[in-house]
Amino acid sequence: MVGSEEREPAWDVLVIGAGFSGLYQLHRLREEGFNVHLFEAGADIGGIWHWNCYPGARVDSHVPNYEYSLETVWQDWNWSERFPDWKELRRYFAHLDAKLDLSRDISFGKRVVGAEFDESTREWAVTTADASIARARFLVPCLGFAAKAYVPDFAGLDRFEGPCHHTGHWPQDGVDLEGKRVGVIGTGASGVQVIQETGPIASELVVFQRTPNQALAMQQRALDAGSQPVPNDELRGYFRTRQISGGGIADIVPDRRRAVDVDPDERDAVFEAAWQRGGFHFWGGTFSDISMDETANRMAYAFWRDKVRARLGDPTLREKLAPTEPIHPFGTKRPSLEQTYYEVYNQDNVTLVDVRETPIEEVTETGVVAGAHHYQFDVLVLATGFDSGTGGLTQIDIRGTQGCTMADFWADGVKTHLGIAVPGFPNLLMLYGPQSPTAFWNGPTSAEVQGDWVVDCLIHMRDNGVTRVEATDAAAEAWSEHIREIAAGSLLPQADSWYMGANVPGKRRELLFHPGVPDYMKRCNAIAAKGYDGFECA
Ligand code: N01
Repeated sequence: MVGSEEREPAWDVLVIGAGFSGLYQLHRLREEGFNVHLFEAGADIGGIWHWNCYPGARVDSHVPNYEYSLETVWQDWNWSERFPDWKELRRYFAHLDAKLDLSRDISFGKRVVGAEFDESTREWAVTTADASIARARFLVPCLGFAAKAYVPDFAGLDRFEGPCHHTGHWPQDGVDLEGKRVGVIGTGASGVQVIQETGPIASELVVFQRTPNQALAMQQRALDAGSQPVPNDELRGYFRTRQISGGGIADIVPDRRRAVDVDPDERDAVFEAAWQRGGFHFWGGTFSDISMDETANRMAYAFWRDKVRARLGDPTLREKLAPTEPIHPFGTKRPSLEQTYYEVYNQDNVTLVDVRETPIEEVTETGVVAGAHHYQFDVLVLATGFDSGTGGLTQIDIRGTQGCTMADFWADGVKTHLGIAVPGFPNLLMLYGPQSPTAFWNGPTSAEVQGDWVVDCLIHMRDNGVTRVEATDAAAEAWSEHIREIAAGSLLPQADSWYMGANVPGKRRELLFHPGVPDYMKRCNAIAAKGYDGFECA
């Protein structure tokens, strides 16, 4: 271990974060002969799946998409559900560790709090919460997009006397919700899962909803060794397809026709087939104009709305959960996957509070006041999301060549080259960051595809004796302009979403992710082919 007292040789590469991206970097770079190490804040590998253990937490990408394509890992691994829960994902990471022997090069409990580029040595000096300093030539943050929880500034929140937890910081030994009066604030992916799980066991459940989730049918299925969705002898081909697919999921392929050109029966048949396939098929696997064209988008919305309304008994609930008119275009906020989410609202013990009508006024010792009603709770769940995309990076005191932090540098808007490098921050290459596809890309696919690009870049630098690489300001300006153009041509800006940075008060409103994976990778590969165009190498 590198301590503040001793000056040990710097690592070639220091990776931050032991989720899918970080572990892949560690594995590949080690294979390529780099002297690489990984710092992880948590006590184990898994990234978000190390932290996520709130009731109902499970992944929204169907297997076998949500795993590495490494044969040594998949050859003797079977999933027990089409959409595995957090416990199974932890077992998967343990399997990964056993296969790839990752932990030996990881320091756990190492929360990176600062990093400063030393121009004289061309190294990063990285400070961790235990006040030790480590040095590395290259720094590769793999923080995920949800490393910083967002907790709204509710008056009196700290007064609440019962257990009160954000979903991203759920206690690892759990919280007993059985027979309890539970309040849940937020109906994003995390909220939907908690609500669905808690409704049947709580004595009372009150949901504070600001925006209805356009939740899609998961179509969960139990699996065993004989019923894996893709047999092992087809997995190689499946993973090859996954690498070049839109959202990094091999079998979600949009219909090339425009919804508006198809006759209504045929259109409904396409929608229904996608609905029955479940998961994100209805989001990404119907017509290609849904994300661009308002009329097409309304057709998808109407199909979704009517499906949901058919499951709700009370007309008021129907209008609250699946409004006649969409609050934002379909799919411009991340739809969640659900199994019994809507049925839960038909239960007598479940109440929906629309905070657009009756805002949360304050949190008290025993509950929440909204619309002059005092709701009493034993447990309060904050499913209020994350400072997504940028928060994980800007909460670290990362200082580049101009002495300013990344947070300062992005004060007037995020500026990166390919969502991988930032001018003024040499030798820093980030994975799953802002201005790359990230939120629109299946995590493990991105970890490998974007990850291989970064590994190739580092090999290129090593082979050419480059000890300092920095994105140019012009390249980053052009990339940011490219992201702005994409936003302008899509429906995404119409939603107050975390894709747009619009979920955190005061955060700049801008598209934080590149929504077109194939185009993104084409551009990344073209830049590499031109000898890393837009990067200054020394
Ligand atoms: O967070 P969110 P999340 N008063 O930001 C509400 C991934 N993920 O943790 O929509 C009242 O989506 C807010 O309301 P509104 C996945 O990519 C994946 O659920 O802003 N309410 C919203 O309803 C996901 O998309 C998985 O109007 C307030 C909720 O809180 C992403 O992480 C599981 C409020 C926040 O929803 C984030 O999901 C979990 C306020 N002041 C997460 N402030 C799986 O793969 C916020 N809200 C399954």
